[in-house]
Amino acid sequence: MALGPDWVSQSWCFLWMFTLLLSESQTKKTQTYYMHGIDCGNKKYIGGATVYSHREENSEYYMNNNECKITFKADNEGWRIMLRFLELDIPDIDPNNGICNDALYIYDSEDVFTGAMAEAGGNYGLCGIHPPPHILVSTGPFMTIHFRTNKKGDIKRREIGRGFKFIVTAFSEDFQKYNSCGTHFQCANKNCIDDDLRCDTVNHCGDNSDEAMEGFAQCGVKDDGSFLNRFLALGVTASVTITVGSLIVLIVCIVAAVCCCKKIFCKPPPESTTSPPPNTMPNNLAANGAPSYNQTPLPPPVLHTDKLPLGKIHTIQ
Ligand SMILES: [Ca+2]
Repeated sequence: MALGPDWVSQSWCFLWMFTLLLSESQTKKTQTYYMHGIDCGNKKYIGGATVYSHREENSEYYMNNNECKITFKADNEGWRIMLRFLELDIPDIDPNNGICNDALYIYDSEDVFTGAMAEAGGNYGLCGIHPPPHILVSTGPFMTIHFRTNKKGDIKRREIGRGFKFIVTAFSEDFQKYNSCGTHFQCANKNCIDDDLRCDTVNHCGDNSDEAMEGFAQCGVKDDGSFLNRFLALGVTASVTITVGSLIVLIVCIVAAVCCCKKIFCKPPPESTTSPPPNTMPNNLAANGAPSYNQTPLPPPVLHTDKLPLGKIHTIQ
């Protein structure tokens, strides 16, 4: 197989795309999800996420007849999920009994078959305009959210509202156990969160220490625009992945270049083109002792096969 420039460029592109995809798949940067449409029904492995009831660019109010469940899972072993509300406006409440006609249910589990969290209204659900005052925390790696609305939606009667917005973040209490968050970011409140969530304008820690100008976050450190600073700003995981990927690409290019050089400079000697013509035999020697060839081809052998009876051997005269 010929090793040309096309082969080298194709290999380079493939490896570089693989590196970028691997880097993207391992990032824990803040995701955005909507509890309406295609995000519903899936399990999300998160470092951190901002969750909206609906797309505000499509409508100011949440949708009627909506049914959406999303389960969030901490992507690191032994980590848990914390949820902090930013906004809540689910005004459809039955005036006779105070039950939520539209409601948000929050479960400390992977599904909705256990009781909803008491701090978030329990099985009656969460509605109104007053979100839970404290951060909701799971006991394990899962937290499931269920948003359900009925068919009635008269805006003047306050049967629909502006919905909700909250932040979910995977965290650990490793600092309390080991006095260190390791490679993760250490919040001022001693929680550990993924380092990719630092300085992304979203308050994941709850005390905003991951967005502080000072302290561990150092979000106020001015970017001097150097390549190294921009590279390190990608995060530890992405930086290491891209470095390893680039080394692989470099090695492949070197191997390909060596192979090409070998094919160009190490060619075998060309074969001789002065072979004697077929059907000629040396019949005498030249004055210098080398054989000379009679250029007249020998006549083809004549076979006397006509009129021979089958099964008998005849000698040719
Ligand atoms: Ca943040």
